[in-house]
Amino acid sequence: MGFFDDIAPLRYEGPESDNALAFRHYNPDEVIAGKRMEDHLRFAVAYWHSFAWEGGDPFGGPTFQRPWHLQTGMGSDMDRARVKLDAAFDMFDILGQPYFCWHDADIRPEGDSFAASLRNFQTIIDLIEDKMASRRIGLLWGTANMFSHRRWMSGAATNPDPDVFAYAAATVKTCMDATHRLRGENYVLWGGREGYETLLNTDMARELDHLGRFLTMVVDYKHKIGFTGTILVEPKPQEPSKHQYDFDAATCFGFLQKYGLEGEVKLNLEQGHAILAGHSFEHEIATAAALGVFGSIDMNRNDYQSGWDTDQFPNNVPEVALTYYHILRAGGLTSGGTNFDAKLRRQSLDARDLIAAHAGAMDVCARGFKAALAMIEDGGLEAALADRYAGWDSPEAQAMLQSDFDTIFDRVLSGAVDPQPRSGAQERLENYVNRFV
Ligand code: XLS
Ligand code: NI
Ligand code: NI
Repeated sequence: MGFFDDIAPLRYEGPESDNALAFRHYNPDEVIAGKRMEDHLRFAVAYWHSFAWEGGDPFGGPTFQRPWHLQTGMGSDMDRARVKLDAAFDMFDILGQPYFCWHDADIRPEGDSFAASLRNFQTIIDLIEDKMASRRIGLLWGTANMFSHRRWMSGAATNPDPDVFAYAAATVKTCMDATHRLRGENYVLWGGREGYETLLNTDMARELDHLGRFLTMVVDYKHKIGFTGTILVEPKPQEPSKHQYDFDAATCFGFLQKYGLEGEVKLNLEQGHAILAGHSFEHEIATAAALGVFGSIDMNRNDYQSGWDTDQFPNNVPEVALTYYHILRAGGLTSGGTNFDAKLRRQSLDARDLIAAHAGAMDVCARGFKAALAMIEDGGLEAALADRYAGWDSPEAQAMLQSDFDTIFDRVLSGAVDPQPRSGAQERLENYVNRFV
C-alpha cells in the first residue's frame, strides 16, 4: 500500500466545486494569453520539504513519521530512499505538475565516503530517469545541499579549509552532471552557509573571491558539458548564517558584476527570502528584471510576525497577483518556474494535507496569475506609468540626459525650468489593483 493510495489524481472542477482535493482555478490546459496555464505557471514540487523534511523544529523532533523516514521506515538507507522516490512520483502523478526539484541529499542517503555517497546518488538518478521516461514531468532544477552535513558548518566555497572547497566543487560537479542528464532546465546555487557568524574569524574579501572563483568554475563546467540550462543563484539575507553573502537581488547582481558573471548567471528569487531582507517579493522581481537577471521563483512566503523562514505555501492572492504582474512585465517565466519550496505546518500529518497544500497553492497562483494578466491586458498600471513619466518623452528631456551639469545649469538659471509637483496617485492605483484581485 503506497502512502497516497486513497487519493485520486486531481482534476479541475471549477470555482464552484466543494471537493477539497480538486483544482478550482488552476486548469492546466486552459489557454490564456495564447498559452496553456501550465506553460505560464510552470509549477514545481520541492523534494526536500515534501519528502525529506520530517516535521522537526528547534524544540522538538520529527512529527511526520513517513514510511521512508529513519525512525519509522524499514530496511536500509537505500531501501528507504527508494520508498521515498516511489511516494514522490505517486504525488507527482496526483498533482500532475510539470516539474520537480531536488538537492542531492534529499534523494540519496549519505555514504561513508564521497565515492559511496556518489554511488547512492547515481543509483537514485538512474531510478529517477526511468520514472521520468514514462511520464510527462521535467526537472526544473537540481542543486547540492552544502549546508546540512557538519562538514559544511563554516561554509562550502567560502570555507576557510581548502579541502571543503574541493569537496564542494566535486559535489556540485556531480549534481550538475545529474541535472544535465535528466535534462534539467536550470541549476540552482543557494548559498547555504556561504556567509559568516562573526567578522572576528572571517576574512570577507578572501571568502568573496573564493565564491567568485567557485561560481566561475560552475559556469565553465556548464559550458564544458554542454548544459544549456540557466545557472541560478538564490539570494537570502540570513539564516542559517547570521549574514549571507547573497543578501538580496541587488547584492547578488553586484557580486556577479564584480566577477564578470552577470551575463551567465540569473537569480532564483524566493518570497520568504525577500521578506527576510525587508523587501516585498515584487521589489526583488522588479530589481532583478531591471538589472537583466530575473530567472525563476520559489513561491513560498514567511509568516509576517515570526521573523524566520517558515516556507509557507502561498495563500494570499493579492500578493501573488503583484508577483506575477512583475514577472509578466519582465517577459514571464521563460526557462524559470514557480517552485513550491514550501513545507507543511508541523501538525499537518496526513498525506492529504500534503496534496491539499499543493493544490491550494496552485489555485492561489492561478488566481493571482489571472488577476495579473487581466491588469496587463487592461493596461491601467502601464498607462499610469506612461503618464507619470511622459515628460521624459520630450526631445529636450532626452537631450538633457546626454548633456552635462553646466548645460543643465544654464537652462535652469534662464528660468526655462519650473517644476510642478504632481500627485503620485497611490491610493487610486491601489484601488485599481483591488478591482482585479
Ligand atoms: C533555503 C532555500 C533552499 C533553496 C535550495 O532557504 O530556499 O531551499 O531553495 O537550496
Ligand atoms: Ni528558503
Ligand atoms: Ni528556496
